[in-house]
Amino acid sequence: MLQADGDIVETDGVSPLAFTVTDGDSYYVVVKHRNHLAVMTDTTYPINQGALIDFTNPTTGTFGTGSQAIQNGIMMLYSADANGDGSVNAADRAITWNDRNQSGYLLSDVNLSGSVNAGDRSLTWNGRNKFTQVP
Ligand SMILES: [Ca+2]
Ligand SMILES: [Ca+2]
Repeated sequence: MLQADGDIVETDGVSPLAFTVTDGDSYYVVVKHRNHLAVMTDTTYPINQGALIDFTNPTTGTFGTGSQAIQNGIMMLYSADANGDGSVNAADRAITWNDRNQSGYLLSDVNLSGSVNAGDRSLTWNGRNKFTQVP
């Protein structure tokens, strides 16, 4: 579960994320979100106890070019993928328009405010032509 502060934890909201891995192996790490564009490390990392991969750090290499947004020097996932298909385009904008004035846990709530309104629609427009580069 991706928390508002960027931490990723187990679905209980507090436990550190645990993986079953083969000791000594290294892995690419991918972060996917229901209505944001996924990002992946550009190299493998050994996954051991206490491993930390900080995708907010601009020096953490990610696969592809321009795969993350940056704000005030902090890297973040691009939002606005209202249909979760890995790209932001007119279809996402149409979904946010059709869901306007609704509240709840909706894919079209691309700014995660709890409701769908002009702010979500603007994000889909401003994010148009972006797509995930995760293979
Ligand atoms: Ca989309
Ligand atoms: Ca919203």
